[in-house]
Amino acid sequence: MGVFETVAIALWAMLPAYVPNNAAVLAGGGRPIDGGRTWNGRRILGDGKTWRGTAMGILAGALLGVALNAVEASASDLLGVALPTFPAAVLLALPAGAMLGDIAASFLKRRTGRQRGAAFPGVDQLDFVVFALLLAFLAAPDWFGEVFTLSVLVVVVVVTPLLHLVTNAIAYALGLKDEPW
Ligand code: CTP
Ligand code: K
Ligand code: MG
Repeated sequence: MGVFETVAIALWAMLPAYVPNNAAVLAGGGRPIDGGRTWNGRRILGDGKTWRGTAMGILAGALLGVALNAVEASASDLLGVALPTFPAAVLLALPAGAMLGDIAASFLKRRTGRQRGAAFPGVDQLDFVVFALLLAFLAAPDWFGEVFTLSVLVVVVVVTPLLHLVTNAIAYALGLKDEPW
């Protein structure tokens, strides 16, 4: 598989996992998931993880996946690449995994004494990738094996942190996000 094909498949297949974090930033607010509760004197998750942000993030990712399925044939023609379509279980697993990874990272941040919004280099950029891939694998192992070959996985792990840094810097510059990470 050529580099262009590998990158195209990696980005396409991860789009439903990329959008939830950004949608959550736009839609966030309201009741925090942890209800304000603490554990050992620290918030379980913090005010940055809300029910509304999480639900809207998952919805946005799933709807994007539905849209990608609808245009897959034209996009594949256009790029000259056989792009994958998303099975129903994966339409949910990718965005739900992304949100779960982000929540797990906040749990880890609070346990390590980091306040809401504090940077956690490495974890911030890859938390959602690891959980999105894990849930997609559990939801559809055969599909996962066909789409996420080793080279596609390498591209995902290398390119995702870069994309994450760029989109968050843009969201920060636009005043949508409190920190640039
Ligand atoms: N957000 C949300 N629900 C989520 C994830 C994000 O409502 N599940 C919203 C919140 O308004 C949050 C913003 O998106 O403040 C930015 O997300 P993120 O950077 O993940 O949260 P932080 O506020 O930085 O908190 P943390 O330190 O826990 O990551
Ligand atoms: K985060
Ligand atoms: Mg943050």
